[in-house]
Amino acid sequence: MKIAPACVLFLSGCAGTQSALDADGPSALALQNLIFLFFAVCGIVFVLVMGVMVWALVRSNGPPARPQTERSMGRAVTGAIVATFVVITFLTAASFYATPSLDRAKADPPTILVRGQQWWWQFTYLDPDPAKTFQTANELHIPVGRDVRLRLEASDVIHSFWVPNLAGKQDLVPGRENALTLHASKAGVYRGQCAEFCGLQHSHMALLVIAEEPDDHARWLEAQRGAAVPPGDGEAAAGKLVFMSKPCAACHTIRGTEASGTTGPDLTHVGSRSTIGAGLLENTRGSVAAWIADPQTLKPGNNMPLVPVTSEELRQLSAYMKALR
Ligand code: HEC
Ligand SMILES: [Cu+2]
Repeated sequence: MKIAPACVLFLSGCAGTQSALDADGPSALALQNLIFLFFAVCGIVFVLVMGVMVWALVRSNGPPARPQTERSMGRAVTGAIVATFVVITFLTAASFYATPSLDRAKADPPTILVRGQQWWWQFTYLDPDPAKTFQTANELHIPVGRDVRLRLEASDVIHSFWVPNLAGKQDLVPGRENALTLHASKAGVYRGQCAEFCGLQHSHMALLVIAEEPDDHARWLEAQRGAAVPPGDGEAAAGKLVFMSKPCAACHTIRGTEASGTTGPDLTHVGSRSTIGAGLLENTRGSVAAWIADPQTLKPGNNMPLVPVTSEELRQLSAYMKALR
């Protein structure tokens, strides 16, 4: 009686925004089917082996084997070896034919350059017209129902891009380029994670994929391509002056201003993201202020140093960051 609720609880772990068993895209589906196939085949083999073992244990109490039984033993062992060979060959072929689905994009899909860095994701939306190319961080917006090609690169060490609901896992390796196709069959927010241990803050290297209807996506692209809107109110405008006079501008780009650093995430539209610090904190004014005040306590070892500011400057900086929508 208690088993049913326990099963429900157990299986509910398979659904969700970061699960390879809740596929929402063709390549994730191919891999999910592969997982079920392996599970089924291995399950059958397990039951057979256990069955034979129990049978042998029960039989071992009986009369000693006759010579004829020994001959049939030999045949059984040969049969088991052949069956093992066939099963392993079959599973190898099945996984071999599922692999091409990782990079399935044909024709000419929209392409995004993904650069993994310790410990955040840089996304460059490429466009044949260089004026339309732009950069953002940690949140990837894609249109529903379309293949999107990711070109994967790394700046420092090996990282791995994995959004389990949408596609398989692919490494980002310094000095070489890998590719992966993302395709979301329904709108939603999917969570992904760096899947290759890459140092101290590996666990805080998350990303979100926001799959949206084509119209919404076009609007988002249009907004992101634009330069930063100059801050209106006094506090944010003062924050801009602080930002430009501190080392912030040497590490961060804010398009439309003189800030053009590339060490840290592009902040042109940072106010429009839902999290900061690669999924570390929700993007509220309070958490932005906390981040600027002490990034090394919130995410020890990350590449943003503590830049000393007064409490007044901190208020102004956080107002400016939130105004960058
Ligand atoms: C030495 C380079 C450097 C300096 C100086 C620097 N930052 Fe950063 N900043 C970074 C890096 C690198 C990250 C990403 C850290 C991570 O998530 O691992 C970051 C992240 C951020 C984020 C979060 C962005 C996001 O989308 O997650 C904000 C906001 C930010 N910095 C604001 C500032 C402000 C304001 C200043 C000046 C007071 C400043 N930074 C100074 C390198 C720098
Ligand atoms: Cu990583």
